[in-house]
Amino acid sequence: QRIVVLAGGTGGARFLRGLKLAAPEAEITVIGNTGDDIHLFGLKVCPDLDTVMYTLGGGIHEEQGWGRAEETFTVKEELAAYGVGPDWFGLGDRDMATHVVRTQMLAAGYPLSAVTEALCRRWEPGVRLLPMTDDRVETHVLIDDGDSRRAVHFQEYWVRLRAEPEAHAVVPVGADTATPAPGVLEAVAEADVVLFPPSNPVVSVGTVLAVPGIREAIAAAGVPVVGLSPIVGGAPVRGMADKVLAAVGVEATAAAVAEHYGSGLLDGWLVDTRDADAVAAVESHGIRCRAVPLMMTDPEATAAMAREALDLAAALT
Ligand code: GDP
Ligand code: FO1
Ligand code: CA
Repeated sequence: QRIVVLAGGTGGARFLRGLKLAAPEAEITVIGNTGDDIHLFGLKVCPDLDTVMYTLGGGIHEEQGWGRAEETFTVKEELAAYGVGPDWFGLGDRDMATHVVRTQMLAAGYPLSAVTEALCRRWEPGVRLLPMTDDRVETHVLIDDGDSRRAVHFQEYWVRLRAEPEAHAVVPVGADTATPAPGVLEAVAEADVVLFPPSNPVVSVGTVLAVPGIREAIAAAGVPVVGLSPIVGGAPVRGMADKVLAAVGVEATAAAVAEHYGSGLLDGWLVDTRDADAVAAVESHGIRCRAVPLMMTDPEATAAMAREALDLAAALT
């Protein structure tokens, strides 16, 4: 079975760990969001790709959900002693080695997809991890600035500002002229099923879908597309997805997110048992829906979610 998953960071990575348990024989291709990417201290940082790579490769800081386990911050402290910022982004020493390797390879002319493949040779995530594009895409968020508005990088909005200012728009800068990375369209065309994990619908899955050709390829593949809601009981399970959903005019409910993806894209949708009320509303939009437990408390509970998603896909075939 060939499974394609459009993934962000923590939510996507944790789901993938369960999917690997649920479908050990499957060939899994992950199309990773690169709109979170940022250049810091001359280094190219790809938070969502790294989160998937470290989580599946056994190097993740488990509680935090991003960054390396057993991390130290000596370089960060030394940079601060020079007064060189930004000081609001926690780049650890171990993690930094990844960015050094990546930046060096990019400077030598390798595309991000080849760099990601090289990094994965160490981590062996057990999936094929592809960036959505080799082109530079950076998500920016439009916020108020006195009487006018200004755009800030997604990481500045999310990490420095903790998504506290109201977001008026979310723009994946560069996406309109980006092309899918090598292997992306082929993987979609050859897929038996496409899954949207409980990743952020706007800045993770939405950004992947903003690369011209990817949404079209998914629709053209003619295979079941099944998603899992990151919104449970009217709020994100973790993080501030409600803030960026508001920016695109979508309510933070499991049903509203399904409607946002739409029946043109999505065939099936899983909501949490707490949101069983939403099933009828989702189905009224032409999307098959089931209510099942959607809390990724441990790998086994997550595997059960993945099984439910594959089950729903099979019922839609
Ligand atoms: P990020 O890049 O680290 O923000 O990660 P993703 O975009 O992949 O996923 C973030 C989303 O995962 C958030 O909106 C959370 O609500 C969702 N999420 C995290 N843990 C869980 C969980 O246990 N269950 C569900 N249903 N969603 C979760
Ligand atoms: N998230 C934070 O909230 N604070 C940080 O200092 C931080 C550092 C960081 C370093 C590397 C990395 O790969 C991820 C990091 N993240 C951090 C998480 C990440 O940037 C975003 O929160 C997610 O991508 C949200 O989509
Ligand atoms: Ca992310």
